[in-house]
Amino acid sequence: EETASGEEEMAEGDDVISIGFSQVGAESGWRAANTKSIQDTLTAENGFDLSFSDAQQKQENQIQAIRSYIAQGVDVIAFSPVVESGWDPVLQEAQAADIPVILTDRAVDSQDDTLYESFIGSDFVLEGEMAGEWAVEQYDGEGYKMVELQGTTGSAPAIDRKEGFAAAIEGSDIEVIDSQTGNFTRTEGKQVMEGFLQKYDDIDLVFAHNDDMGLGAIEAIEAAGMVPGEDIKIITIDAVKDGMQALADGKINYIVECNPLLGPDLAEIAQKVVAGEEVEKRIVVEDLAFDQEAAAEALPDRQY
Ligand code: GYE
Repeated sequence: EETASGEEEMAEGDDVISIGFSQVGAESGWRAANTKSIQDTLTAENGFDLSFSDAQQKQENQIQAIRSYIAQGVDVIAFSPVVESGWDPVLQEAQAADIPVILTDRAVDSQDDTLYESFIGSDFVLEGEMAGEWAVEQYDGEGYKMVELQGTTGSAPAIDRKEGFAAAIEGSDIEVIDSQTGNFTRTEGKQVMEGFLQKYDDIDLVFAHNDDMGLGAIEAIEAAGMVPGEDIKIITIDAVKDGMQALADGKINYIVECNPLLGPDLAEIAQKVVAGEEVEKRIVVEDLAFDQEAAAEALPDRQY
C-alpha cells in the first residue's frame, strides 16, 4: 500500500505547515471559543506552526497582519474578515506571492472568488431567519415593538442576520422601532439598550445579533427595574455558555446557535490546500437553536 511518491508523502504531513491567522479581535464569548479552537487545533503536534494575531476589530490591523504573513512567506494565510468589503488589494498580493488564503467565520464581498481557496463558516442569513421565524411563531398578533442590537457595522454576520430576521418577520405585526450597532460587545450592547430604554417606554422585544449584546441588554433592562425575558423578551444568536445560562435562567427567550469550533475544519482544509488537493469553496457549519427548556438540558454538556 505504501507506494506514495515524494509529493504524496508531503501531503501526509511530513512537513510542518506554517500558517498565519489574523483574528477579528476578542469582542465576545464566541470569539474566545473560536480562538481557543484554532489555537488548540493548529498545534505543533498536529503539524502546524501557527502565527496568530488579534486585529482588535480593525481592518487596517488585519491588512497589516496579512502583509506581514506574506513577507514571512507562510504556507497558508487564514483570517476572519472583520468587515466584508475592501479586501481585494491585499488578497491579490497574497495571490501574486502564491500563498493560498482560507476564510473562516466571516465572508468577503469580493467578486473574484479565485482570491481564496475556501470559506468555512455558518450561514448567517439562515441564523437570522431561524430567530425571526421563532419570534413570529411566539409573538405575532401581540403588536410587539422591537429594537435590534446590530453587530459590527459592515460585518457579514451583522448584514446577514439583519436581513434574515427582517425577511422572516415580514407580514407579521412585529414592528422594528429602532436598530443600532452594539459592535458585538457586552459593554456597547448595554449602552445602546440604555439609550433605547430612555427613548421608548413600550419596548416588548430585543433581537441582539449576538449573546454578548443580549447580556448587556439584560443589565440595562434590570437597571431600569424591569424583568428581562418577561417584561421585555430577548432573542439572540451564538449560544455560548453565558448566553445559554441566561436562557436557562429565563432572562433570554430564544437563542440560535452559531458554532465557533472551526479549528478542525481549518486544519483539514489547510492540509489539503498545501497538498494541492481540491477543496470545497464553501463549507457551511450547521447550527441548532434553543428555547429555555432545551438550554437547561444542553448546558451540562456544552463545550463553549
Ligand atoms: O456571532 C459574535 C462575534 O462572526 C459569527 O462575531 C461571528 C460573530 C459572533 O463577535 O459573537
